[in-house]
Amino acid sequence: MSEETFSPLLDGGADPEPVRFLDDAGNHAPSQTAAEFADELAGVGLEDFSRWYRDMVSTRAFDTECTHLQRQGQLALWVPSVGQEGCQVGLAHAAEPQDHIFPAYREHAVARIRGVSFVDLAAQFRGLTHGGWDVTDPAHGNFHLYTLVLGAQTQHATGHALGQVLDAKRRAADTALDAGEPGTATGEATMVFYGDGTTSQGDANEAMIFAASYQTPELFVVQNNRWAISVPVTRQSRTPLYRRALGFGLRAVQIDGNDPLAAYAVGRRFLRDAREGRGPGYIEALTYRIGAHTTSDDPTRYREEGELERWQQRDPIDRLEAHLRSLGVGDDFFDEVRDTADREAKRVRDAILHLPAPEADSMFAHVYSEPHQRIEEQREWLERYESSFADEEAAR
Ligand SMILES: Cc1ncc(C[n+]2csc(CCOP(=O)(O)OP(=O)(O)O)c2C)c(N)n1
Ligand SMILES: [Mg+2]
Repeated sequence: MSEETFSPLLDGGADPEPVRFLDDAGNHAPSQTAAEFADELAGVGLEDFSRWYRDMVSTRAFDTECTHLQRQGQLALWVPSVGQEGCQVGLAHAAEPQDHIFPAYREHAVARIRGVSFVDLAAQFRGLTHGGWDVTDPAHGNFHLYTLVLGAQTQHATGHALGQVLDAKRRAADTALDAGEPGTATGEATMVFYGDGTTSQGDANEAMIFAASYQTPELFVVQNNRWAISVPVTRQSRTPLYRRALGFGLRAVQIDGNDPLAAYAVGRRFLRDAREGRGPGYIEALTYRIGAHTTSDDPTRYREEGELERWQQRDPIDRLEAHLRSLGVGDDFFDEVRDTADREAKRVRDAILHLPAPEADSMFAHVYSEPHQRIEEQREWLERYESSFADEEAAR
């Protein structure tokens, strides 16, 4: 049932075509809906597209390496992003450095673009950190923690965005401190990523209510990759997801999520609107999870092969490559990008295997900012437990 079309219970009229600039084969063939966003691509050219292509290829090579590392017992788990790099790269480049990004757990390309190193990303899945990048920084590059509790990040993001409004008012010496009057220019925005399945969480819906009520400077991005582990999106919603957002009072657009140009253009518009006080937006990016949900999953148990093949033909990397070739880019560039990506991935492998294990004590260090009796008790218990093996160690 996975590919069935939606059948809205109420007829809300026909859905417009998703925004796209490239067709499935990578030809420049904008949809009618793209015209409204075409201006956003005015300053974007070959150099940008080449950078975006490199981001996608590097992320995929890293991703594939991490799947191998997990299979070899070197990572506890891996969450592949293969197939979803297009919307991630377009949206990450649409953001400005001062914007804040709240990811789910598959936004590896976004992390890279915000300056989080692949080694730090992999280290988290090796169990070497308790969350955070550079071991301790919870928001390197304003890229916040990976969040495995579905939808929690939507609340963090909306709360953060409310704070952005209040800060802007403080800066303007506006003592009313009443977040939510449309028109509060913050100069910075918040973007939050989540999946189609997560739209069913209460948290994600509550976040949209607050965003609409208080006109937060926020962009909700749903990567509709058609599956929530083994549950198809058609089970989650009887109407296309962007329509739900319209019902909350958000401006919402459906895009071809495997077209980085569409993601960039629409993302750029919504993020700028948010920064300038025109309230929150919502993007439903239609994409596909080519790989397994995680390395613990076997999608052949619930997906048909034909579906996978159809989406492989719309691979965002192949599409941008075709577009670059149409602009005159030749083999040398693509060979170099792939070589560099493979070398980068190998460097991650070498680095990750040699990272020191954290001190056991570190698990207590960041629970509370002040000393806490219960934490002290647990720390002491662990010390006693560990030292109970001292004799055994000495005897070896
Ligand atoms: C609150 C909560 N409920 C259930 C889970 C188990 N779980 C992890 S991922 C997932 C599916 C999420 O699907 P979707 O939102 O579409 O994101 P995707 O993994 O496809 O990117 C589920 C049910 C969880 N992590 N958190
Ligand atoms: Mg999904």
